[in-house]
Amino acid sequence: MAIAYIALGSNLGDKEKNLRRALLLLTQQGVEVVRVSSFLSTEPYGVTDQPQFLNAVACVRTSLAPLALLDVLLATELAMGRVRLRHWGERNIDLDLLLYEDVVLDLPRLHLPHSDMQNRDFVLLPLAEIAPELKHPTLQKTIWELKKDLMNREGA
Ligand code: PH2
Ligand code: MG
Ligand code: MG
Repeated sequence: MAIAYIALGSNLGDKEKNLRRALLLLTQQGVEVVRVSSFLSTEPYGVTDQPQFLNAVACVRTSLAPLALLDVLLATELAMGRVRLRHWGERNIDLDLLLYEDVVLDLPRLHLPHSDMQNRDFVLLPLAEIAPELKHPTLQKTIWELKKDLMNREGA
């Protein structure tokens, strides 16, 4: 069994319901949800003229390999009638694989660890809540340190 971390986001429709439904669907597909962070209302990152997001991070336990887990995330998005209005824009549900054990992967479909996670407060804040001591496998810093670095950069 492997431990992985998934970022959840929604900024269309009933955001809280969307996050809860995604977690339920993951469970129903055999992905055990071990821990879920608080749900955080966050400012849109990247494309800023869109509604606030509701974000969370879940720790999951699974026997699936990384690409098979990614397929479950995509199937869950599709089952929820994934709506995407534009790249980096509004969506009813977004499920991103952040970390999978210490696996480092650089495939067209999947980068592990998630290549932009260290720059996203909507990822680091909820992740630091449930796994502050977790070490990022390539940056060699804990999630707590990455969060502190980002706060310092943002405050600068
Ligand atoms: N997701 C994006 C783009 N921008 N901003 C926030 N706050 N939260 C997100 O989940 C998010 C975003 C593309 O996936
Ligand atoms: Mg995303
Ligand atoms: Mg995504």
